[in-house]
Amino acid sequence: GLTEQEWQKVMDIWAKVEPDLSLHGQEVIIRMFQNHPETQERFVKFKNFKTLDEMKNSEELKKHGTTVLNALGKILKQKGSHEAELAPLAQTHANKHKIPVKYLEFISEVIIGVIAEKHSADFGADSQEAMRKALELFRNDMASKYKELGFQG
Ligand code: HKL
Repeated sequence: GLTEQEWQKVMDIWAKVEPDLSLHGQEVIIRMFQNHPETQERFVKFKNFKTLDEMKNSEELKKHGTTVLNALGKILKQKGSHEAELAPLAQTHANKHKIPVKYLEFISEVIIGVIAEKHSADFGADSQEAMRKALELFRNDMASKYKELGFQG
């Protein structure tokens, strides 16, 4: 788990992300698609986008990015006691979307990269480390749920 100080660092940086959640969300999804094109294939709505402009101009993509970060923020704010939030998410990502844990690792790194770029002054090495640990915890708990559900994510 994380220490109280580490959770505080996670909360502090998330407070900087939240006022512009949709911009961050859009950026995260686009960068995930660019760095890991196999992730784009998982979205019926987005898999036919070819150019960066198409991605940037899509209100649906922006909306999805916002929803994802909003869900993630709710989870982070539980500071590890996220069972109630995580269970339904694990269920859909295992059974319906069939998203491997590896892809959760991709998005975690992208999230850290986007925050680092937009908030360099407020996201130093120790804050980055705290966020990395929080996202690892999220992923590990998703992976345990996957296992319970019989999904070899
Ligand atoms: N999704 C998340 C979070 C994540 C930071 C990790 C998260 C939080 N998802 O059709 C849908 C697809 C979704 C959702 C609806 C779809 C395909 C999909 N998601 C793929 C992924 C990938 C693989 C590219 C990754 C890494 C990923 C990671 C939250 Fe994800 N996702 C949804 C959601 C919510 C906003 C919706 C599902 C709503 C739900 O299940 O409610 C119980």
